[in-house]
Amino acid sequence: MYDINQWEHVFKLDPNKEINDKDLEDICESGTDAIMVGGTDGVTLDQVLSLLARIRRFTVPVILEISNMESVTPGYDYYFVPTVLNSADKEWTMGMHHKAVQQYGAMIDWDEMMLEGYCILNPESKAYQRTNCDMPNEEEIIAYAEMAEHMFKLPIFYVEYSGMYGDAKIVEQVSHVLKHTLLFYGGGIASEEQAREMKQYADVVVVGNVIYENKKAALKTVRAVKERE
Ligand code: 1GP
Repeated sequence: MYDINQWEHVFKLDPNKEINDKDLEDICESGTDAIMVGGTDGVTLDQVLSLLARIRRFTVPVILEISNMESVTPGYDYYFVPTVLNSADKEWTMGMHHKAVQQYGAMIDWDEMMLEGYCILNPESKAYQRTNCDMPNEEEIIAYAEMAEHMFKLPIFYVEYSGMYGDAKIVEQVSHVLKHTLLFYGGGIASEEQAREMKQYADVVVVGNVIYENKKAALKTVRAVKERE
C-alpha cells in the first residue's frame, strides 16, 4: 500500500466528464501523488470501471471516492468515503454508510477504506446542495476539525470549496488544530499561486475542474505544490 501521509497533490477526475487519452496520460504522468475518481452527479458503474481501466495503464495510485452505492467496484487502491460533517441530514454523515455496511460489510477490505470528514463551504456547489449542508461560521468549522481529530480520529479532514477558490485564512486556522488527521483542501484551484497558497496550510491539495478547463495550468499545480520542499 501507499503511504498517504506523504501525499501532497491529488488530481480529482469526474467520471461523468470526458477526457481524451492524451490529457489523461498527461494528468497520470504529471508527478501527482494520486488520482481520485469522484463526482456528485450521475456517476455510473460503467464510467467508474472505464476510467479505472484507463488510469491503470499508468503507475499512479488510484482512489475511488464513493458517491453512490451503485458505482462501487473492486480494483481501486483505496476507497475514500465522505462523511459530510456540516450536512443537516444524518443520511450524509452516517446513514448511507450504515446501510452499505449492512449490505456489503463482509466484502469490504477495511485497510483500503478511509473516511473523509468533509466540511463543504461553498453554498453554490452541487455537493453542498445535494447533501443539504448548513454554512458553519469560523468557530464551528474549527470545532468540526477538532471533532475529526480528537473525537472521531478521522484520517482526513477535507475543506471543500468545490468550484470556488476558498478562504486561505480558514484553511490556516484549521491546520492549527489538526495533528494526526490529514488536511485536504479542494476547490477552485486554477493556478500555481493558488496551489502554493493552500499548500502552506493543507497537507494535500486537490485539483479538479481546471483539468478540463486548462490542462496546462492544472499540470503546473503539481510542481507548485512540490517545489516548496
Ligand atoms: C472537488 O475539491 C475538489 O471535490 C476540487 O475542486 O473542482 O473546484 O478544483 P475543483
